[in-house]
Amino acid sequence: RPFKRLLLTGAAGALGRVLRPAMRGHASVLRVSDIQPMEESGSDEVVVCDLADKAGTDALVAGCDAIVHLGGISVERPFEEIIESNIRGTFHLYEGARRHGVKRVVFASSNHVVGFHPQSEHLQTDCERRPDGYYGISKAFGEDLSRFYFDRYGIETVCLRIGSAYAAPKDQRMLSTWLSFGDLEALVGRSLLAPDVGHLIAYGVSDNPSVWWSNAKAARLGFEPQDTSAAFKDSSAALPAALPGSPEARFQGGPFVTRGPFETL
Ligand code: NAI
Ligand code: 15L
Repeated sequence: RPFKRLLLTGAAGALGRVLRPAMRGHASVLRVSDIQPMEESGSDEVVVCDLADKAGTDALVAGCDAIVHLGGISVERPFEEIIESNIRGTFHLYEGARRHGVKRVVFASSNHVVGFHPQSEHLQTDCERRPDGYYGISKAFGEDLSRFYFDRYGIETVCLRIGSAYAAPKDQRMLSTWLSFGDLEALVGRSLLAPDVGHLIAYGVSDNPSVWWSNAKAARLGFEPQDTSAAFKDSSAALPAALPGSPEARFQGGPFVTRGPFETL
């Protein structure tokens, strides 16, 4: 097995539950963690931990040599919540990684880092970032934080700007942004195993008929999507669509571009 102990954060979440079985093949021991309870399964180490707790996160990372980091708030929320789980949480994780000699991190970034680019644009991985909310800003922070931890400490990270990872596209926008679970699993696998990735950003998207993103500059990952949203062509006309001309229809982030503001005072 390539790694001694692999940590999967966000293991109780939708994608954590999808990825957990496949992650076992990459390490002698799989440690799964979340702020919520998780199922016990086989020899997996199960650790409930709030990533906003620095000492707890340090103990969580101890003994691990690789991390798949999915844990955090996965939708647009008030900034105060995002700060705790996504900004402090990701910082605590990287501090743990530095202190405990982690070699490779796969960071679940998001298409919402670039959500304010128009849908008419085709983006490379090194395009200008245009986050579409606090959530997207927190993912941009994670991309920069991981860049710093590579430049300063040599911890390799693959940042995956995941599109829409679901069993099937749920609306018209997701016909462009859809990432199948099979492609997600393969992409995370390549991100863990590809040699010498340094700090690398890639989009997580299947081979859909219309895609807004190119992984040409991330070719050394060796990821070739096998699925396509074209497989849903018979039912896709019935999927909900944003109002023509609305911000949701114009920008890549879709409904995220109009969420908030949140009054928290
Ligand atoms: P999810 O919301 O189902 O799972 C996230 C998990 O993180 C949850 O189980 C939650 O309890 C946990 N979590 C939240 N705050 C935490 C904290 N302070 N400490 C520890 N755990 C905490 O989200 P999903 O869909 O599974 O996404 C996984 C990751 O992938 C997230 O980072 C999300 O931002 C990212 N992503 C997902 C996409 C998708 O299409 N599902 C698209 C783009 C990015
Ligand atoms: C994300 O980043 C979210 O975590 C997920 O809930 C989806 O909405 C996805 O992006 C998307 O853009 O469809």
